[in-house]
Amino acid sequence: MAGIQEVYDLVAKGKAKAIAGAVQEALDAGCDPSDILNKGMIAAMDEVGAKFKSGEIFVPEMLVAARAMKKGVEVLKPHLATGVAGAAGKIIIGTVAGDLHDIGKNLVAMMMESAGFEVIDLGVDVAKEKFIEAYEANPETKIVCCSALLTTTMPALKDAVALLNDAPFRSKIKVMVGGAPITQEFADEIGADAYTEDAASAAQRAKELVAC
Ligand code: B1M
Repeated sequence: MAGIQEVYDLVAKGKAKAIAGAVQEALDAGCDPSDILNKGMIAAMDEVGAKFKSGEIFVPEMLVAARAMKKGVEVLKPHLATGVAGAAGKIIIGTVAGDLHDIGKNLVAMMMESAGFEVIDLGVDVAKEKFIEAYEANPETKIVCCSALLTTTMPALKDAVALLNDAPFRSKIKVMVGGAPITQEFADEIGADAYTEDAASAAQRAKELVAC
């Protein structure tokens, strides 16, 4: 657990240079990669978010914490993602318009790869039309995944799903949504096929969706 605490502290303090070594040490000490991610890095980001909310820290501190987390995830990736990419089919993923948060979306992409999907990552601040264009360029896509990490970008998620729901190819794809402010109720309301709370369950649900 000491290794995970070190990872937590380094992410919370935004120590990008030291994080890779600490994650490696935690792995070498036998810590579960999922625990390093969830109890170390994601928990640290929750603390960073809480401190931002209370005015104790500001955007630059959130940014350095995000940078540190990304470096840590790079070390963790081979230990979390083990599948053969591409075997399960193609998915398109992006964070919706107006939203620059990509850590959660990147984790979903990584777990999807691990589950055997080939991932087309459109990045952040993705205009709704881009999801359509990406499908048209990749008509063998099975799932389109949209993330929204801000309450203020939930309407953009709704718009993106509405456009996908009106697309002529709608019956050929499943639409998955997620992100911290999203709920099952909201996903149902906007007409998405699936919602999951975290990256691991997103990949699991994606496998179920393509199997049916
Ligand atoms: Co921002 N930010 N941020 N931020 N930021 C939050 C989200 C916030 C909760 C902080 C807070 O106030 N407590 C708050 C949102 C409040 C709200 O929505 N009402 C907030 C705010 C306000 C803002 C700004 C508006 C601040 C400002 O400028 N005044 C601004 C907005 C910029 C914009 O997007 N237009 C902003 C900016 C930033 C940074 C750029 C500095 C940075 C992001 C850097 C980056 O992503 N590259 C940042 C960060 C780091 C955070 C916090 C601290 C951490 C986010 C994160 O990476 N979490 C965050 C506080 C928090 O989350 N506790 C916060 C870890 C990540 C693994 O979790 O993204 O939830 P998450 O992803 C999860 C699940 O949601 C799920 O799986 C993931 C892994 O399990 N999931 C899916 C995600 N997508 C999915 C898709 C699926 C299924 C599951 O299917 C398709």
